[in-house]
Amino acid sequence: MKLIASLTSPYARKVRVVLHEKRIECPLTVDTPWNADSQVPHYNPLGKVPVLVLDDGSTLFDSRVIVEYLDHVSPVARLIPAEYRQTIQVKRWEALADGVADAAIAIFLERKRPQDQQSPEWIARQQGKVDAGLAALAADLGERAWCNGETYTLADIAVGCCLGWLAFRFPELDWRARHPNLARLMDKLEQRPAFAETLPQT
Ligand SMILES: N[C@@H](CCC(=O)N[C@@H](CS)C(=O)NCC(=O)O)C(=O)O
Repeated sequence: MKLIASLTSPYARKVRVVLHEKRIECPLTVDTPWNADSQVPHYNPLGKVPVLVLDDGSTLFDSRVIVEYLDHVSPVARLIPAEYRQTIQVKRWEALADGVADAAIAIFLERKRPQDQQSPEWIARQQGKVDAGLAALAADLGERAWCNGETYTLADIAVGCCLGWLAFRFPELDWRARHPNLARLMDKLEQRPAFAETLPQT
């Protein structure tokens, strides 16, 4: 098994954190899909990371499919609760956190285009999703210790990878000041080796 990932992707980081938490040894092949010589399209027709290549050569994508697979194949440190309603709640957290990342990445990519081709309306639309998504994450977390239930789950990992990417690419957003409870959660997550050892880097 090997993981193909970039070192900046919040989705790839989610998979890397899950591998670390579950103590699954998996070599990492760093590949940036935006580079002309990227091999990612040979593994994923969508040309996106992360991709998990299994021992028989078959591939899994996207990150949500990969983390569900990893949690299923190893019983160590279960990250998705077995009870169905709890499973769905954790996946809802993951969808919301990934959705905030999707919108923020859309802004990041738009701003890379030549200035006269950028759409302020498009950026504002995506910014609205980031702001509303963060507010919903903060409201759902409230004063509880973890996103779902009483324990650390994939929900916390997804939120942490989203927030970590925002801190990395959009420091001016200052979600910490707006949502102190998300900052408190992030501080706790950053102390875990799985997060400390997968910080986004260029
Ligand atoms: N929903 C996908 C999103 C993956 C994704 O968008 N990855 C980005 C890197 S952060 C990518 O590879 N982009 C390349 C492209 O869109 O061509 C997942 O969760 O894996």
